[in-house]
Amino acid sequence: MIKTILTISALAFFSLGVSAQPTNKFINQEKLKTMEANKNNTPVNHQFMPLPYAYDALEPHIDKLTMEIHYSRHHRVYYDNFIKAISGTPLENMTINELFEKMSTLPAAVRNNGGGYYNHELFWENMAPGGVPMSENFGKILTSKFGSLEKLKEEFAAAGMTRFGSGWAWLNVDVNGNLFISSTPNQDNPLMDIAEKRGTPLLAMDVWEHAYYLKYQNKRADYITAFWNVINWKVVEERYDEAIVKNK
Ligand code: MN3
Repeated sequence: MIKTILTISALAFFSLGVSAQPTNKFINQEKLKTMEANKNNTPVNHQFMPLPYAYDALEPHIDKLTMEIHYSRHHRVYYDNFIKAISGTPLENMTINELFEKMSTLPAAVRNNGGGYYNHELFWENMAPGGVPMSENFGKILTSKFGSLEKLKEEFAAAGMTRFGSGWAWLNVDVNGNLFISSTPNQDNPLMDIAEKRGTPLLAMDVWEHAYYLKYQNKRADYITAFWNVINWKVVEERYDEAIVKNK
């Protein structure tokens, strides 16, 4: 799945690079230039993708400085350390999903940094300036599972709030097509064989302090409420459709 996402993003990026005249006002120009310069040096399997919008595009819900530090420093370090951890080993030819499936047997550096890299790629993609509404059909699917969208929101927020320390909240779908909400510690995710409950992540929310501390300080609940305003439900639904087809 991540491969598809990366391929689509790579194609979008490539076409932008060729035209040199990006029309999407949310694309971060500086990042694109950096990516253009770096693209021949990055391993094909795992690329450091440009942020799909500018650092300030999620304001006022997520502030510019938080996004800049989060993407250009935290995310970058996970990526670099992940590549370092797999380079020159048999792991470098594996897909990220293959790595996650045998995570219990791999070094901590692969788990922490591979997870950090992947989780953030999902996170950037499932946010959009002002949010993108869900389709009527997907709204019905979610409502039939959770009772109402309000209930889904409550359960998802609770997963984020009750995660002690650092981690992630997730909306997932399991191999039988059942939707469920979960949370994982540190940079783990539901694809890893060490996850309490395994499934395909559809929606990722970072609840590490670095995701919100500059604007919200200790008020994680306020950040979680704000996050709801920037969810790209179109992307969430696409992941759902993809997972359902794959598991058939
Ligand atoms: Mn983070």
